[in-house]
Amino acid sequence: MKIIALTGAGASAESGLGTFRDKDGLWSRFDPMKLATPEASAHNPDEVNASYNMRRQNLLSAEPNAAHRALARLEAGLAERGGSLFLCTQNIDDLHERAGSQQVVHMHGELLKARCTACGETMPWHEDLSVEVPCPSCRCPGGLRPHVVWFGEMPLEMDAIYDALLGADLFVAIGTSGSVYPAAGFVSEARGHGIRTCEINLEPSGNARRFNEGRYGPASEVVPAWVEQVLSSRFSSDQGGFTAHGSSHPK
Ligand code: BJW
Ligand code: ZN
Repeated sequence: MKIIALTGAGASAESGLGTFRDKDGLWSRFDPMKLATPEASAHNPDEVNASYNMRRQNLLSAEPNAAHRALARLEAGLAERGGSLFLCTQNIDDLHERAGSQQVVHMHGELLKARCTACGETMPWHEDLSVEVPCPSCRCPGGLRPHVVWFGEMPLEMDAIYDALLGADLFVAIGTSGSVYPAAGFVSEARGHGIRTCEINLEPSGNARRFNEGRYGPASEVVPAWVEQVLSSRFSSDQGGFTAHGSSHPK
């Protein structure tokens, strides 16, 4: 069986990385238009860099949680059974990789990389960024920015993501509010192609009714239980017979 998983900030919340739209989320304290747009970066690079510098330092001391580790087990377990997991994350952290996932598509970029707007080079980056830092590649000062996708910019690897989505047997969205497109549209795209869909979240998201199935609670508990069930079911080695368990709204 082929599964495509989309993770959001809720998957990393129990690792101490904040979400965006929850009560204490980043956007409850800061205006996204002032921190997560190319215009904000052009007009106020110091403020934008400071925000990402702080989040980068937090990330370097964070650890993957049981949800990340379970998704790494799912990737290996499906591969052993002749299936596959395509793991697409909106998160810019590297916790999936550190938990052992081999293939991770970061559609909104990566916090531990910088990109030079002058020469286009993308490079690993663990230090603070500022307009004074010259690009190690072209030596141009002021050209480095976090390698992340801001509002109005095109998310990364969209062709590969849509190929995986439309070729999957199951789409599962984990810890995402489903507020940001194009990721928010994946569930409808999948349903339109007859692909089963499952939401895992702390509580039903605004998109919950679009999913065939919903499982609710902390990702560190619900994801491992769901992974165990997928890997122990006949469904993991063929394409049929999946029944929704714990569904709050089976369709
Ligand atoms: C737990 C939990 C626990 C908590 N366990 N669960 C009008 C209509 C349609 C589209 C648009 C529109 N106006 C503008 C647009 C497009 C725009 C968009 O969608 N805007 C919306 C706000 C309406 N999208 C874009 O601009 C995108 N690009 C694009 O569309 O390109 C096409 C194009 C380009 C050019 C011209 C024309 C078209 C780009 C979007 C980039 C988003 N960037 C950010 C910042 C990235 C870098 C960074 O991290 O700083 O990405 S914004 C932010 O939101 C971040 C996230 O990846 C993204 C999604 O957030 P997520 O992950 O869902 O987090 P939350 O906080 O929202 O939800 C957390 C969830 O977890 C909650 O549900 C909790 O319940 C749950 N949870 N604890 C389990 N323990
Ligand atoms: Zn450069």
